[in-house]
Amino acid sequence: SPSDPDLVERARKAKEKLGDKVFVLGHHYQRDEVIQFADVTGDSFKLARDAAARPEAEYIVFCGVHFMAESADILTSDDQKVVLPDLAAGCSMADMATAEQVAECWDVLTEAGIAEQVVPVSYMNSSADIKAFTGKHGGTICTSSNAKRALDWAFEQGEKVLFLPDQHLGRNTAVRDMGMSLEDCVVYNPHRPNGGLTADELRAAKMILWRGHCSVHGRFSLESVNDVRERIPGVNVLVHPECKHEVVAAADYVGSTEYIIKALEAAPAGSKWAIGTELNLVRRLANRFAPEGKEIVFLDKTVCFCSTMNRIDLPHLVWALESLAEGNLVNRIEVDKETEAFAKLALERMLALP
Ligand code: CIZ
Ligand code: SF4
Repeated sequence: SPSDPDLVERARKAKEKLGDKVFVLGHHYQRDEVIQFADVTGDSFKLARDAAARPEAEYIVFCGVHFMAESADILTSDDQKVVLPDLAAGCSMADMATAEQVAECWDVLTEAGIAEQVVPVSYMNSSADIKAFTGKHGGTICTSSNAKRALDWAFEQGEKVLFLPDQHLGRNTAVRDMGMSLEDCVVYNPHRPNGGLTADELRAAKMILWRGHCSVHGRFSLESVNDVRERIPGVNVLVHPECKHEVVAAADYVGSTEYIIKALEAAPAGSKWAIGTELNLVRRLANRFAPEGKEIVFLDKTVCFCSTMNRIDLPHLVWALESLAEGNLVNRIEVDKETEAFAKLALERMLALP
């Protein structure tokens, strides 16, 4: 639906008043009405780095979800304030791994006698607490673009990896890119005693996958791939690695949001694509590339937005910008110093990956 012209005008005015003091980041999965005010767009990692490259901006307005705003706070200087326009914009995947659960898991690994061989690798889509746990235990962060490099590095440091919190990215990378088998992977369920695993199962595993997933990407099924191939002959199926293993195995191409955008930019006119990622991004790409004769459809038949991403809407953005323009710092996301130090260690290991 088109944005309310009144709100558009108010957002424009507030942003103009703030000038260089504000830098607005827009995640690829944000609504069009919000994206129109973004100074840059990108995935969570690119946005955190873009924020760090703007030290003159006192306020970083992060149009995305909570863990992304935390990462931006960790990577920017102390006098830059990161603002999340709606504090209820969380991430169901990040919420699937709490600090207490992960500490308990480490105790289970210790009791099984394997903790010393285990290197944690945590997806960017995790809370600052989980990133700090990762840094403290010698591990690294990864994104969906560098997960293979992160795992290669981790297996040089130790014999096993604890992969948090997205089981699908962990499994898909291990099996598709590293030549491991499904049997090399076990799933640790934080809601079961000992993760639902025996000490022998833990000792035999190479990849210990946390039982987390993305509620949006987890909805694509093998059936959606088969359906679209039937409906659109010659279609290229391109999915995000947060999708289930069977979906990734049936797809033609697999990659991060940045990969998806580059693949469509490079696609020839007349080519047809079914994309398995969040719907705001897919619709925007379909509109952008339609004039070039590229047919882009959403992989599933049902609508599939990320409900927490969508919480950031134009009214919330206007409220945040107007508050800042009036000198009221609202909805600041600030990671405490100790957590920040360990989380930064894990993020820096990622930045140093070959
Ligand atoms: O699924 C998400 O939330 C993604 C792809 C986040 C990101 O890394 O930008
Ligand atoms: Fe979290 Fe999935 Fe939404 Fe991304 S798309 S913010 S991983 S729930």
